[in-house]
Amino acid sequence: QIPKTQKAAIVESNDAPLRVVSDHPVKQPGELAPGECLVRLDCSGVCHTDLHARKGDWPVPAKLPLIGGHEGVGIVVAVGAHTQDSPVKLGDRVGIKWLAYSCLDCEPCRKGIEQSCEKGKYSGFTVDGTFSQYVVSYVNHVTPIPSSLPSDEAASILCAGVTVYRAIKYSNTHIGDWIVLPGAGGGLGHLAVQYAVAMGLRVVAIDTGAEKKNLCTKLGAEAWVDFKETKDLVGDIKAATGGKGAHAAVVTAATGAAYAQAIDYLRPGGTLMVVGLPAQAKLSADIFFTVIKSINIVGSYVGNRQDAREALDIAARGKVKCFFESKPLSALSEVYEGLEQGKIVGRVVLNMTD
Ligand code: 8ID
Ligand code: ZN
Repeated sequence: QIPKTQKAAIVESNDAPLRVVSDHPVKQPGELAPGECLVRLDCSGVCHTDLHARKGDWPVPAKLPLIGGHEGVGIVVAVGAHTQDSPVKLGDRVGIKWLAYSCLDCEPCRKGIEQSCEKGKYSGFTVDGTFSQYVVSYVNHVTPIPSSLPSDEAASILCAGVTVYRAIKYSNTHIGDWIVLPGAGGGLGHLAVQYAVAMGLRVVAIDTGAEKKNLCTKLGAEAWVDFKETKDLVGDIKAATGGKGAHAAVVTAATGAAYAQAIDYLRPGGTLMVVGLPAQAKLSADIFFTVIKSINIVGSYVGNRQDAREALDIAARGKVKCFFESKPLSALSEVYEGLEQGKIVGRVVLNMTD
């Protein structure tokens, strides 16, 4: 019952238009290697990372031709022959995240940062991803989806959710602390507002426009700064936080400018979590004040398998809910334009079943 061909969105080169085809081959069960599984996708979120991959604007290029996408949810329909001790079986609903595969044996893997595996494979970047009806992934890395969570609500937890959940977890914050979230109205950011609130933190949201402001406020942000309108970003944040500045910032904007004043609006001992990945940008921090204020600057890269389960569990218990619009796969090009222009509020999730 597994078809020979499928719909898929293919990037042939970084400047050619995206091609949505209906005759892309489906890897058949007999062709799967041990450890691989075939997943029939229900849906896939669209992350700003997919736009970076499509444009080829990062220091490391994606494979070409490329099927992007790394927030997929679907059903396991085949497992490679001779797969030993598979943690998933036929019919299981699973998620495909950015980290498709890690060796589980190199030093980063052994230390729990499998995202930085020496042999890592990345969905929609170094291996084909989820902008297709079927995807090949790896039994040890697909993520079980809690039964109470619908697929379209789970999708963006697999990248956006996991990423901000882990970043907040390692932000050295405690209940009652202030956290600044530049990019708060976007895909990662609007989930960050909710994970932060669920962890008892007080949120200053930074983004632009009435729609994003309303979303952030509704989700529990106590203060809002419009980065396009403010005359004094640092002053506004200090005013919102009782004059002292914030305990942490998780930057999820895809622009270097969003990092510019973070050291100035953090209070002594504060932590800057570096998450947003603007093309070819450098982090510039005043060395004097970084030292004098004892600031921590921490890079945070998606999350490991455990982070993924924790982030999904919190969503399944209703503490965090992805705000998204559903679209067909054929709309992917317009979604990329929307992301480019900063027009997407929350996320877009592509429906793969129609
Ligand atoms: O593991 C990681 N570190 C990781 C995981 C997933 C995604 C990193 N990312 C990266 C993506 O590659 C991308 O560079 O995080 C960035 C954001 O991804 P996203 O949330 O999927 O993008 P979005 O939905 O476009 O949201 C970005 C928001 O930033 C705002 C925009 O208005 C938008 O709402 N923004 C911008 I552009 N400039 C801003 C500024 N100066 C800003 N917000 C505050 N201040
Ligand atoms: Zn992503």
